[in-house]
Amino acid sequence: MTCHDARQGRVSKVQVGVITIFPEILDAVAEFGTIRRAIESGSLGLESLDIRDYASDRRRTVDDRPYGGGPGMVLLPGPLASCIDAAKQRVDGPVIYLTPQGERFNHAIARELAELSGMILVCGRYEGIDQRIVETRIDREISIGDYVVSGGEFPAMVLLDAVVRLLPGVLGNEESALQDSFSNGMLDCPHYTRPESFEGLNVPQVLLSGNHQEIQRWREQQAFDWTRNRRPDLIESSSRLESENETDLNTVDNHQ
Ligand code: 9D3
Repeated sequence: MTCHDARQGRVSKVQVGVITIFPEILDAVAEFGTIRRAIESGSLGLESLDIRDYASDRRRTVDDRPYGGGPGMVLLPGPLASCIDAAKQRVDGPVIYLTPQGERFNHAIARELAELSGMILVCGRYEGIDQRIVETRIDREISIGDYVVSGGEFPAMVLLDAVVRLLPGVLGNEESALQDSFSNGMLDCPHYTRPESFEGLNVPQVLLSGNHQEIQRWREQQAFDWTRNRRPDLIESSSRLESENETDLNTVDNHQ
């Protein structure tokens, strides 16, 4: 089954190959939630490749000590190269290496990747991969943020989840992705559900008023206040985006 994008009138399925020494991690996330639904509905093809399957020795060695000394191990170029080349036979798209040295992942990059027909995600472990693989086979390097995790597997899943949510038809409610924080450059507003009073704390009166215009205004104000207080950097970049868009519109107008 394929997935039809009503807005653009195209059929879209993104094919993702994940290269790792822990394919079981990937296989586990494929069983749950958004990623599982995306696979079941045919929006996502997910295949994990085990680097160890491409090792050439009997012990299936995938790493070795770094030239020049130092702590830790480096993924051998041979098995990794064969594994990436095998993935390229099946998946069309850029080879993305998850690494702390990469460009910082964000929603704009997720949107960009959601337009692709596919991608190959390379997960490092140990100290990293041999630089000659970066030079010969890696198209893009992405980090998920300035903190250290033990390998590229969780970062790859974070990236995948962010991308898959943007594929047409994956979220039940087509609006949800549009309403997410960061799509509009703002944080979310506070949420409440029953009961009206919990441990002496009441739901804001406006939400009980039934006045949808007032509710909308309140939510926007709360979102703005949260964003201004917690993430002023988002407001700065969204006003920059808006003025860029105005410039774009002016440019279009000038050409017509
Ligand atoms: C402690 C090892 N560090 C030596 C200075 C370097 C290092 C190597 C490998 C640190 C982390 C890792 C494993 N992390 C990733 O592969 C990774 C990652 C991350 O740690 N943070 C944010 N994004 C990413 S994407 C891949």
